[in-house]
Amino acid sequence: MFTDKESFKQAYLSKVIEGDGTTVDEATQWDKFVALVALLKEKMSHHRSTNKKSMSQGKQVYYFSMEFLIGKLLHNYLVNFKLEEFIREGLLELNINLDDLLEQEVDPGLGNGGLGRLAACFLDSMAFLGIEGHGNGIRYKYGLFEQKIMGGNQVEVADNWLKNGYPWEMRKPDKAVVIKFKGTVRTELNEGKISFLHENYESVLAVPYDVPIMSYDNPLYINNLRLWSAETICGDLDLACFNRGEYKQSISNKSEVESISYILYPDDSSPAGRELRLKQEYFFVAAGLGSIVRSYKKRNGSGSLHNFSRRVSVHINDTHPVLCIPELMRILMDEEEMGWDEAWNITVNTVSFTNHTIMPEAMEKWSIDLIKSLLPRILQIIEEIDRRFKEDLIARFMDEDEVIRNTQIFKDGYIWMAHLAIIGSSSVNGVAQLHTKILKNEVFKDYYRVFGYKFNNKTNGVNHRRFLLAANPKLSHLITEAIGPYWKEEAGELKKLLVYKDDHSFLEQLAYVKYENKCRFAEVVKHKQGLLIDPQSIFDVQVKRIHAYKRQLLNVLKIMHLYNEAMNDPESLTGSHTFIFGGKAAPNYHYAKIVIKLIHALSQKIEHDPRVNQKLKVVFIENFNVSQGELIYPAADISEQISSASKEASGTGNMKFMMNGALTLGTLDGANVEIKEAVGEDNIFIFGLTAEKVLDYTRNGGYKSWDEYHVNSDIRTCVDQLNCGFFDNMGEEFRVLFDSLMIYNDEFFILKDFHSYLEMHDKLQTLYRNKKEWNRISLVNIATSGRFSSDRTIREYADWIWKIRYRTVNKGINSH
Ligand code: B1N
Repeated sequence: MFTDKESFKQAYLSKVIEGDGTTVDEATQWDKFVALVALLKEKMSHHRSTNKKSMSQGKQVYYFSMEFLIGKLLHNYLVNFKLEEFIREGLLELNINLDDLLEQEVDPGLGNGGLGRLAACFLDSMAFLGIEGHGNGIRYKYGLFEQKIMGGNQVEVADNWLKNGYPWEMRKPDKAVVIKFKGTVRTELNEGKISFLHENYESVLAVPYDVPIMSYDNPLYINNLRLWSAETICGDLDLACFNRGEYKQSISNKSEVESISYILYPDDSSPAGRELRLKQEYFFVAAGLGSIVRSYKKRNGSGSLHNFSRRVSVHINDTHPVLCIPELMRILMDEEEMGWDEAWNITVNTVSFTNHTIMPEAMEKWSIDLIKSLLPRILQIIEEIDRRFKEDLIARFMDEDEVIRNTQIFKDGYIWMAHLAIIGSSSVNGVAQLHTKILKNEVFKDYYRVFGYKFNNKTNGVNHRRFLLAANPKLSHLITEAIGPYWKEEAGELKKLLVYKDDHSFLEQLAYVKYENKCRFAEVVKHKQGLLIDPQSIFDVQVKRIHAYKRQLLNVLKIMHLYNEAMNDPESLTGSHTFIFGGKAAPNYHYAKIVIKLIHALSQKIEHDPRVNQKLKVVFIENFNVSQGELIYPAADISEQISSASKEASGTGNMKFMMNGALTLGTLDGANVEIKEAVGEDNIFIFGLTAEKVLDYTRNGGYKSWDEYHVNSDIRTCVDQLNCGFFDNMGEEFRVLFDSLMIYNDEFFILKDFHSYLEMHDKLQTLYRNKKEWNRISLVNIATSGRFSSDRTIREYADWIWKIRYRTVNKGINSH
């Protein structure tokens, strides 16, 4: 195994030859990239095998998620191995630029947004903390679509991320699992014991592909992200099948089977409700549990699963993997022959559940008929869970019809997945304090009465090593010079930066780093989209999925207002502003697509108006994804976190911006509330209704948006501009936005919050002119961002939910 520059060069040269039989000079950039990945993978498996003994003793955590947005891995792994410097030099001596190789890597889009990225941050933190925590998900052949903008419209292009192969993954055909769909269930009575026989089913083969997960300075703990791919059992190579004359049938069946892992559903925060989605959910749940049980038996050298919950935690990321509950019951009862009570005990104690949203339309529910035809045995088990739960409930809450009514799993022909999740798991957590409070007091208030002890909060966090250390090398360097390197392991150390908050020279350096990051970003935007942006202007950024509740429209109306003001009074605009948007709209979400169109129309309108185009600019960054984020967060001055209060469960972009020294302009929603606590109220710019007020209005049928419109001429002007040909040739185009505000009564309180938003915007503009004060606040944001590291989040999960030990850096192991 290589240990220094020279041995690396030797090893690398032979890897290149091994790969394609070519020399370095003849190899393509892709070949050179693949060779470097292969070398690192080898290093990891070497570490893994040396450490196998000590690793396989403890409890294992399995994080089940439909989405893992892992981002590119090569650069992070070089940083984590602390190898970047000598590998860069070594490659240079071979005439290879490391940056060219980094460019070759694809950013796998196996997720929609925050929920998928959170899963990836958790994998890193688990590896960092020495927790044996593995991901379990789907290897979608096509990830989230690539977004192209044509004529101001979003166009979706298929994300064929596997077309050249993915060198990090390892196919493990010997670990495949057979999954059974459809068919019938026959009951048989044998010596007083009932058994359930699943017959006439259709089989699908789940084949795992493993991606190694390695964190910073802890190469001993290499975890695994296992992604499942659907294949036919009668595959191309199955000659027996061919000889039996079933070949044709197996081929037509082939596309149906493979469709299961074909594509990621592109809906963020709302369920698709399609048969294929349900198949996907059961597919990866059954495959994951099947392989966990198999490896459990191997590890523990016994056939019995009586101690399963002491050695395995299964965490479900929202309700998408909730079929874990009936599926584990099925395995324990039908395959392991346990009785109901023991199986139930083990299941509940194994499974824990995180809820990520309170939006009613986002709650998953499946038609009973669909589950019946696709998963007949699973339906029986859910029915029995429901029957027993009701029995207990009625005994406890006899006179309280409402509690009983609101906690049903079966309602109006549907199965409510969140209800199944709460009943069948030992822990139910929200993702920010405010969100958890709303779960307890509103959304699941009746469940909170029944299972109060299950409910808890685990505020989200982000991987500070990806989003600060690796994404912002200049700032990282400055921080390390000031407080030493320990913050990379313990983000709480960033607090030490506070001693520099009045240090003029340090603050100047901080500002210079921000400027350099803005230049870096401007270069990329110029190169990729041909747009020029001025790094001297203030970068005001809103990047996230486009959604009505996230209120990109509020931001746009603000910019329209600034434009209108400048028309009346050219002096009203001080300084120069770049408003940066980025984010994808779900392909069939009409409103969100029109918002994208509006951003482009406004951008054009301003661009073509010489009265303002020197001072105002609006840009839309195409195809926002993890890699783009890594460039944008370090370059932002203002972080827009403006969801209508109570609607954003947590948000995680808010934390990434803060870590990189952006000032937050936001509502008291999700984790913004805790960001405010961390930085102090003078260092964050909060506006708008509180969650309580919003919920209050909503309970009473909303507020009257026409009142705001009539009373307020600024608002009226902007709103009318959506509807009156202000944007050339786009008369009717924005009518749907106008209607959402005026006909449908502004569900997300955009007009209601408009003025307080403008006020805070103005305050920030004034502050920006006071460079010293601005930089001081920026520093305080960085310094107090430590609690939003996912290391902290994972420690809390480990202590309170999974009850598992982790390493305390430099100080040994915590006690359990
Ligand atoms: O999960 C993130 C939070 O920070 C965000 O506030 C929250 O909106 C996000 C169905 C979802 N909630 N629900 C989803 C995603 C895909 C899908 O098909 C729902 N995503 C969130 C992390 O906690």
